[in-house]
Amino acid sequence: MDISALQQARYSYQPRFPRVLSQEPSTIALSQGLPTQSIEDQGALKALFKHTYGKALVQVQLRTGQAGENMNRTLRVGVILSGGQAPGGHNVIAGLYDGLKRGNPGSRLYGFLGGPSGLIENTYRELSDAVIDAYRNTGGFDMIGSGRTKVESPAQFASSLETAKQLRLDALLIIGGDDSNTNAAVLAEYFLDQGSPIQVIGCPKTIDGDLKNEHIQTSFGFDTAVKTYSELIGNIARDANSAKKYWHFIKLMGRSASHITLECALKTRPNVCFISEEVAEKKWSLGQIVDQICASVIKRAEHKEYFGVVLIPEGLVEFVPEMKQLILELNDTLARYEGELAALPGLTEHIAFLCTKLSPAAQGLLGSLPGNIARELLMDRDPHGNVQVSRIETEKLLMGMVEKRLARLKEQGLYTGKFSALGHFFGYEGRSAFPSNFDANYGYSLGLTAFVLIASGLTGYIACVKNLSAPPEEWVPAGLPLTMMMHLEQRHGSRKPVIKKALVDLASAPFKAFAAERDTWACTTSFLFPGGIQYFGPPELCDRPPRIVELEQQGKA
Ligand code: FBP
Repeated sequence: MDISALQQARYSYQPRFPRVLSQEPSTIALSQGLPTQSIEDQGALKALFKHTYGKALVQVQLRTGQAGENMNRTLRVGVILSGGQAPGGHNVIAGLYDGLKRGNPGSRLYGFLGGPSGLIENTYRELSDAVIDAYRNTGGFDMIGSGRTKVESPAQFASSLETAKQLRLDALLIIGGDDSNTNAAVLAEYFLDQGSPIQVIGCPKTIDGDLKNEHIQTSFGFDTAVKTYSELIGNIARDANSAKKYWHFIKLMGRSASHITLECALKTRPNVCFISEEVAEKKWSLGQIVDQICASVIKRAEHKEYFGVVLIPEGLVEFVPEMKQLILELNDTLARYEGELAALPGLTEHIAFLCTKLSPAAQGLLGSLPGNIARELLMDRDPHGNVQVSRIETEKLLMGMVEKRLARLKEQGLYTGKFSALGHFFGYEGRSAFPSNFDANYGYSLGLTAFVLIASGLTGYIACVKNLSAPPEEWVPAGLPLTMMMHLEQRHGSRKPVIKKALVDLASAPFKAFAAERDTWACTTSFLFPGGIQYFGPPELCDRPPRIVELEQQGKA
């Protein structure tokens, strides 16, 4: 098969990983920390997760003499890639594979095809040296594919267990985001409840960067995605600064939290950038958001700078209080009247029907939105009940609103400049890029850590690697009980146990660094041009972790 020169070169990249994981497996063990509890709804979650709730934090360390699990026993493990693609996923599998084979060359690894449905439907491929070697340090999830199926019905649980038993698995690794790791937590509990010893371990994947807490500093994939988007934003900023005729409205992926947008802003210094969490906190309306963009356009026009860059997080609309209320009402109404809606012919009829069920404020807002935005809000939810925000054209909504506002100001003689806008959406471009060195190292380290958690007999845990702003050899492999990250949330019309998404903390060092600079960026041209991801060369170009990770760690020091 023909491969690119970069792919060929990346095959020989040796991921770096925590020193303790380079030891012979029989010489390492887990130290037990304190018992944990869920972040919210402790009573309800304890009752739901009878076998797995409240376990202790663990950390990988050198064995100190005590007897423990036989780390060299033969293991049979299944692995699932779940949810959206994130660079570094193949390296998690490679790390797990290498860990298993080092522990015992007779161990076997099976990759379930197409995400969780591979487990439910018993479709898999055995992963051999040849398969793993063909995917080392590559992006994408094409080694085994991915999917968003939620293991939910009794029949799906039963067939998942059946598949795992048929393959005589000792353990299953689910590599995914918050919803997929919720799947892992629920399956771990279910297996124990059925008297099965098959272990389930999770791994923090998502470009969105919202699967994090005080122990998980970021998810793998985030670094590569933000570096890819920042290169593109920098290129556009330079083009804007050269042609001096367009305002570029750039929507950035990241379903809900604005970590991606914040990191890209720190890397590129746009003129205007919204952080959804601040919009919610300050209860900004769509009108107030438009005011802020117009203020920058008008200020820059005073210096004949009829160009600029606006960054918009993908999930923004869900954080504008009036839109959030509308979406909540729509979620419930769509779930409750699924049958009635299915019988109606088109969008106009759907909107008319829904308007009879919504509050007056929500009705008014739905009726006032451009047709394409209303249609996108009514589209099918994903299997986890989420609105598919990547399909809502927020950048176009805001461009249209700014255009209208400036036209009105012009009529009133309050604005005399020009305004011409272009919209972009950067999302899928960043999800399958060749992983940066950081993500290649981090993914591989997570895979090796998952092996240790499995070999140590744990279930209901997520693999975690800490101290990420230090060189990889000093990173600290650990495990957290999945229930620790859970709470109850309204999904498809009822309260379900799920892992809580970690939103941008407005008191954090990264947000403060952004807030301290943005007024200057709004008026001046202060763009930074980060350029493309560098894989070979000096460490300051190739190996830096995300700014958010660096700033948060500095903030704690
Ligand atoms: P995960 O949470 O599964 O990692 O997905 C991340 C994401 O890329 C979001 O940023 C985006 O909103 C969504 O997936 C898009 O979903 P899809 O791949 O189904 O279009």
